[in-house]
Amino acid sequence: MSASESLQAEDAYFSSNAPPKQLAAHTALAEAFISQHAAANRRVVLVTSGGTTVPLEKNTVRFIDVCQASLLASPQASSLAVFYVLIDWDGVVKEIVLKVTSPSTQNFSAGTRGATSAEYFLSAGYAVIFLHRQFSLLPYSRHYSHSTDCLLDLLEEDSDGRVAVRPSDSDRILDVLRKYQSARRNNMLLLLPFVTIGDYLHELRAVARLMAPLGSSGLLYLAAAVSDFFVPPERLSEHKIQSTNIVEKLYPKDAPSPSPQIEDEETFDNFDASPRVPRSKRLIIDLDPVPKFLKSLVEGWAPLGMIVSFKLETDPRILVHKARYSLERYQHHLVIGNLLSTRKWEVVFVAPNRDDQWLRVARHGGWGDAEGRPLRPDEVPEGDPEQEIEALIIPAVAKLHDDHIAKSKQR
Ligand code: 9Z3
Repeated sequence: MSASESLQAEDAYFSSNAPPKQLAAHTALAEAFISQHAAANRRVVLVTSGGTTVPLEKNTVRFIDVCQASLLASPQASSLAVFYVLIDWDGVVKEIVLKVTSPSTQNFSAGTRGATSAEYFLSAGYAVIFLHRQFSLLPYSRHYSHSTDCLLDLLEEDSDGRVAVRPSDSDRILDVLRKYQSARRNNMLLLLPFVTIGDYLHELRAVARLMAPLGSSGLLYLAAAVSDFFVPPERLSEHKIQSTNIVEKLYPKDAPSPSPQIEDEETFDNFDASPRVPRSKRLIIDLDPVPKFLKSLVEGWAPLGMIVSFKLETDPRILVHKARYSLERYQHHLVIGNLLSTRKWEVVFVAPNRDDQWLRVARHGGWGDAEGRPLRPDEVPEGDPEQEIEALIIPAVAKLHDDHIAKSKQR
């Protein structure tokens, strides 16, 4: 696609997909945040985190999101397969509707990578705009949220009937609390939530454009798991997709008023994937590809900033190849490759004019190299199994950012 064609696709996408309601408010917050930190000569990073949803209706009850395969699939399949699941607004998984083997279509992410990275960026002195999926993990609170380390389990009632932290947990909570309060006190962390793929793209474009004046000291770190497919607005159903023909029965074209005859409503199971179910009775979802905007980040939205994107794969044999392809195609400064199954322990840095660099932290068992071969024992890192890989990723990214800034000063 030529540059002008991709510009046209971009314009068409943004003019036909409405921005999120909170875009103006978010833009104002981001603008104030960026100018405050630019005035203090501080580096600013935009961290994107968590997965985007794909709504199936304008009044959205159903949407597509993705769960991690291990929750749904057999152990043999878990390293390869990821499933789109259809989820009701109340979070009830209705049914698996598609099996996909292309990992870039998936959205299982809890936001661990983004939330953890944001903390390490803050420790490295960056001001952080955290563009995240609503209700996904947040920096600092991630340590005590969801099912891991529920905050209530760390509290107790003291002899005066007051709530206190259990002494055995006090030190580790204090450490997190101090960092959190310092970030808040100094206005170092701006939280901007999104839900759908459309929200995400509008917000990304707006914030990236606001960061353009920062020049090379702006950093975009794109860790969100972004859906590759969506339903364009002209094909979105206005109301909840029905699993019966009730609307046609009540409002046939030639009938002026609703018929009360709903007892004979024909019901059928829209989600039954059995081949015996006729096609006419299935819910068939037809998705368009999301236009590729990653190049626009470099060419149009934030042309001088450093852009780091993540590449996710499940097949170790193609990870590095795909990361390099992304690097060349989108002209980003660094692509960090990771595998679904080992993303918490190893990543590979793929950047122009340098060798691929693997970063690894200690873990138990199951190592593989880029070709899927087990590592030799001397290649398996030893050390603290609690160490987070972001403790290695962020200093390495910050170092490349130093080089990026230095290079742009020479120009
Ligand atoms: C990633 O690869 C992230 O590291 C993960 C983090 C989503 C794996 P978690 O939130 O997972 O810690 O559970 N993000 C990028 C995924 C993505 O959609 N990449 C696109 C692709 O691979 C390019 S932008 O094609």
